[in-house]
Amino acid sequence: MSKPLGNEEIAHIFEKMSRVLALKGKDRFRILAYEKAAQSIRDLQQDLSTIAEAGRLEETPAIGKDLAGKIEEALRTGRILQCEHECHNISDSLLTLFDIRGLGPKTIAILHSRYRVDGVDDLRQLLASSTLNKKKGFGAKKLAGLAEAVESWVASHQRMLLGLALPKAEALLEHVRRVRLVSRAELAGSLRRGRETIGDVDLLVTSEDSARALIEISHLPVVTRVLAIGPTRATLLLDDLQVDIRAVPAESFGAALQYFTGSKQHSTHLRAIARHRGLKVNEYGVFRGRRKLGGAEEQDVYRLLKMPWIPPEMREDRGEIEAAQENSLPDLVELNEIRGDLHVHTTYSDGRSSISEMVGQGAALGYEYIGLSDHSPFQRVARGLDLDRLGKKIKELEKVRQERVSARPLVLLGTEVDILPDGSLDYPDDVLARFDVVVAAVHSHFKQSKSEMTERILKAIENRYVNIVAHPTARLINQRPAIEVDFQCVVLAAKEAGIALEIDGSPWRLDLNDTLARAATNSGALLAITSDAHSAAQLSFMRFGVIQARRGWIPASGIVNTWPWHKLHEWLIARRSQRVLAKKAG
Ligand code: DGT
Ligand code: CA
Ligand code: CA
Repeated sequence: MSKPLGNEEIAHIFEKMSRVLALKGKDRFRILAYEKAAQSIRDLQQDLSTIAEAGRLEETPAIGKDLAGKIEEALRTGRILQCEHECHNISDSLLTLFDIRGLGPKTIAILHSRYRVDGVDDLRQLLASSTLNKKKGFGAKKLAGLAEAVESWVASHQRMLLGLALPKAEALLEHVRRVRLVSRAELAGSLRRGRETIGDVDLLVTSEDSARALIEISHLPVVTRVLAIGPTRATLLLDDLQVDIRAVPAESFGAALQYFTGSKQHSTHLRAIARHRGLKVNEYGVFRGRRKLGGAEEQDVYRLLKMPWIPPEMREDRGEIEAAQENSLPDLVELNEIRGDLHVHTTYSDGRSSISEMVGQGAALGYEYIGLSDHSPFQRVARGLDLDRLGKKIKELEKVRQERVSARPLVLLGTEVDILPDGSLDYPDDVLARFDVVVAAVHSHFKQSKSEMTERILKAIENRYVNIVAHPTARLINQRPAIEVDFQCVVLAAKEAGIALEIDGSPWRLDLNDTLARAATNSGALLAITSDAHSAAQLSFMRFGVIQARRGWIPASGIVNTWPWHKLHEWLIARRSQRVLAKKAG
């Protein structure tokens, strides 16, 4: 038997039906009936299967005899044949055109049949060509409006960087929690899981009067537009950030938080385990038959499935459920375990804050040490330091060290030295020897062949002064792909040399990402999480690096900047002194 469908899936089919019927120019009442049914199902506070079991489907608003029959079919067989038949040959991508402002079924039907438009991308291309100019029904004004609506749809559908979305979402959360009618509110979705980019923000609230609470939330000054609002759901925009808010009953809050945190794959796996145990898990709770066993707290869900609570960052169905069942979840690193930052910039290169501002902010964060690692000369645009300016920086750094009353953080002289195309470093060894911490990075010639690039990085790792390889894949999210490199080779070389690979916390980089960081740790390589801050405020990027590390299942022990200074110091000088010892012995 196929899997029975859930509320959202059934609502989606009905919504699709209404759009398909509209495209086909069918009877308005039928179109409306499906549209209203979809909305009504999305507003339900109970599973359709539970309602059906109680024989109360037809009591649901907007659900008559015919639709109740279709819902039963969906629950029984996992499909609705008549709808499948009606929607045959019509793609979901075509139907997304309904979401574009000012575009109705008649125009969409024409675009589809005459111009073979099958989605937003096609429409964008068509508008960019002059094909539609002067065509009947497409006046200049209409075309201009359409182009604008398409662009704004595209802008709002590009995935947003976690580092930009999270602070905005948290600010909203604080405002929402201050709304008197709201008794509880939490962020969910990919944002709570800490994915590097997010589609939209999911926010859950509980209130004794959901409809009014949602209206009050929609009036908050941070909200720039209300896209939809109903008794239990609202979709809002904070500038270009879309927020999906759902109001859920207090007794289901935990189950809903689990469900809407996802990922879908994680939850699907959990549900299969529940079925094995004769239980049912959905967004309303955990049930045995009709009896509800729990669901007010997220812990209930995991506890009733006989496993410990799983941190949201791990919920991607990458083995975390098996690990939880074996009670072998790793002890993930936490932000407060970070003792310092080893990769930050100052005004000496392309940073915007002075040495003392960076150090001051490091002190405010309670850091034990901070490595000021400005660029090397090859980075001309970033004002990389030649020997003359390096000398000046060292002087100022000495002065700051002396003037500071507090011993913390210890101020380390660092560099982010370029790995040149041939794998040599942008400072000679005698200069590198002057730094307390050396971070090496690829910033140019990204398109070298895989073997050249691998050689290049391996050669840099061989240099005894290098402590950390920064942003090892050099990707920029949404902008530049990762370099081609034999990653496993790099990891093993790093492990052999005892140096660390970086998790760069800058929202544009997050490099290593979660899966690569996990692979590196599994192979026994050390990691360093850094902010790559270019201003004092950006020292807070450390947080996003920590989130990536958590998504990579990484405990504090494998991250060098969770170590106390004496241990870090030993590690920093280990390779150099080995060399010196070897020389002496020789
Ligand atoms: P995003 O927004 O694309 O970055 O990713 P998510 O994970 O936030 O996905 P979203 O916003 O579409 O839905 C929020 C959560 O709701 C998702 O993580 C899991 C849950 N969810 C949504 N649709 C389904 C579904 O069809 N089945 C299950 N089991 N869960 C779903
Ligand atoms: Ca989301
Ligand atoms: Ca969503």
